[in-house]
Amino acid sequence: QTYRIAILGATGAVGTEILKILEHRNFPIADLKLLASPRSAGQTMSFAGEALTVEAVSADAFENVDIVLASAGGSISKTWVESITRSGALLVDNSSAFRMDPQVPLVVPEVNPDAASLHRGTIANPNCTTILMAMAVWPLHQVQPVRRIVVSTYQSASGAGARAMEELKTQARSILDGEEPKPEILPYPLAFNLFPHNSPLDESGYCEEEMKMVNETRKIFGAGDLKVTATCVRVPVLRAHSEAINLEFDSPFAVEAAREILEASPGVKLVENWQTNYFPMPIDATGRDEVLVGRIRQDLSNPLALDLWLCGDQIRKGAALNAVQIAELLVSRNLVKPTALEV
Ligand code: 2RA
Repeated sequence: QTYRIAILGATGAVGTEILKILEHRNFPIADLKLLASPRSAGQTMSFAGEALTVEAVSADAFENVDIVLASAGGSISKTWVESITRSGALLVDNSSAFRMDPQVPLVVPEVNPDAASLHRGTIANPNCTTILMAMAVWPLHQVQPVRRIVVSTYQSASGAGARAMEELKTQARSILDGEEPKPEILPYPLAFNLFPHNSPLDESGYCEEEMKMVNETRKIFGAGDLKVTATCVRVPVLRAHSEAINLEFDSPFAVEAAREILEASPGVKLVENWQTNYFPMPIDATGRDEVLVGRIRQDLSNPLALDLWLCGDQIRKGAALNAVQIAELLVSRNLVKPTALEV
């Protein structure tokens, strides 16, 4: 069986990657529609040797579509969700618009694939930092429940979009030329600098990005009382996010056991050379599907805790790849049409 696919936000950093991944993974496509804002309509993009023209999104653009892979931001997803649902298409949404809606499954296929079967027409793709963390923590949590997660992120420019990636390059050139960098997309200069994630702060002092890591991880793990605290930081890296994670368990977790578990986990690659101090780096994670994990070590300050470090391509596993994997999961389980009962 083949499926009629639409990519909403086709010309963005994630949309462009979705297109490549669909081709690379040979997704069973009957028809492919590229949708974007009127500003991008008319551009051509290549898919499997064919030039496809980007169309302006409209209410009837979703007719005769089976799966919409959306990555155009929350307000765009909210604007079109009704038209998508009305047309009978399934929405796999990369934005944060529906992630915490109890009726919308939030899925990382390696972690909670069964949640996908409860969809009512929309499935949400988690935030990039959450997906990457879940990939490393879930396999350990399966063996011994994690009690508390302390995470610090080192987030690349790609998380703020393709234009932020360009801005980082331009800023680096300006600074090397002795000029003042002029941030337009990013709030502050990023080249040769870093800054705490600039998403809105709540009254507790956490920013939205940090609270996404808290709330989304709890939802994906089905562990409402899991303790998570996060500090999210934007760093001058182009497109792979890194995370330093401290995990506290109910009882001690042997480092060697954790290493063996992660080595055998799908979608994870252990990268550790203690002789050469070679561990995951964003440049090695860039363009790769696996989340690179390493520096797994006993927390010297807490016998119940381990420390680890990871890097993952924010655009691939952190967004586009996870969305395509959700679509593949639905296809393989024959779940493209909703089966969840009304409650
Ligand atoms: C970031 N939240 O700021 C974005 C990516 N989803 O990196």
